[in-house]
Amino acid sequence: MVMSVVGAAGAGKSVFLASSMWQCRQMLSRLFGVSFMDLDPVANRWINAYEEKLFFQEDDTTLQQIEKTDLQASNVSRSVMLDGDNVLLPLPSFFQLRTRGGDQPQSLVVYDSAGEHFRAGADTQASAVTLNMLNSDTLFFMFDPSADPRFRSYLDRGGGTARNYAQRQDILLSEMAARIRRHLGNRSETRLSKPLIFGVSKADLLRRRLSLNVPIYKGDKSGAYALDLDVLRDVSRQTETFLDEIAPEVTATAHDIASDVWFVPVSALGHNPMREGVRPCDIKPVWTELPVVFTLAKKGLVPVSGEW
Ligand SMILES: Nc1nc2c(ncn2[C@@H]2O[C@H](COP(=O)(O)OP(=O)(O)OP(=O)(O)O)[C@@H](O)[C@H]2O)c(=O)[nH]1
Ligand SMILES: [Mg+2]
Repeated sequence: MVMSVVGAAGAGKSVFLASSMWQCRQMLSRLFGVSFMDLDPVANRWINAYEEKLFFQEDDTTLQQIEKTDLQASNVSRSVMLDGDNVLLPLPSFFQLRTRGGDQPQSLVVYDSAGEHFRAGADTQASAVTLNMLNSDTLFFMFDPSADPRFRSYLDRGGGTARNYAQRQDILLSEMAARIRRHLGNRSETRLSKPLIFGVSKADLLRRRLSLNVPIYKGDKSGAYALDLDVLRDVSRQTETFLDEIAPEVTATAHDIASDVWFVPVSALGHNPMREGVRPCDIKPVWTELPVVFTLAKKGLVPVSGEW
């Protein structure tokens, strides 16, 4: 399984990956009996460093910041020769997942990238960086409501001061679809057959408009859990209706490129941090493990309640 997050600069991709992997370590085993561990701790150094910054600090009241992703930096990329060209490729992190009683382990490969590489017209080298999304079972686009000026009046920033600048995210989404189609040789009018998770990042800012505390995992008496598809579908509908009121071209683009779209709010931090960084003790992730749980559920490795 491959997970790569597509989204604008500063949409929260790196923070999300840190939060998601940390949550997977805590939750997959407890809820679904799926063990989740590093397959290659050396390759995983970059993601472990992200996680430790946010979740594993001796003094959890000191401000921490994950730097803006710079793919020229040697901790997240390597330069390789492809067809005689020097191409910069992102370093993967590898995890191993094993279901209880299952003898065939699965591996999860995670990539980070920088928002700039998804811009329309970015050079071919930049698009090579993003091609790992071709191999993902589920496409994951991250929409940042704070990067769309039309959402400004709906945002509840609490005491936090972090903010993003305005970016056209519908164009980014179309560019993602165009790159996938180009490389798979699909005709432009065909929709992508993989499910698209349309994540609304920093959903803590929309706490007043989106319900973030409904139970999406349903437990039974024996303590086993299943992903509740009926609840998830309700969450998706509610999220889509809200987005549709404000940015209809964004939801329309999502449906135009994929036939199976799930609108899911996620919050890596659970609150709006300060511009200078975030205090680990204030972090309360919301649903950041969900894209991994969703992909596992699609593969039949996590039980579901309700129909797909
Ligand atoms: N309110 C809120 N802000 C967040 C959340 N996650 C990230 N942020 C803010 O968004 C900023 C950017 O997050 P990054 O993860 O670095 O963004 P990115 O998408 O990796 O950006 P690039 O590497 O430039 O492409 C962070 O410094 C935080 O200020 C969240 O869950 N809630
Ligand atoms: Mg980043």
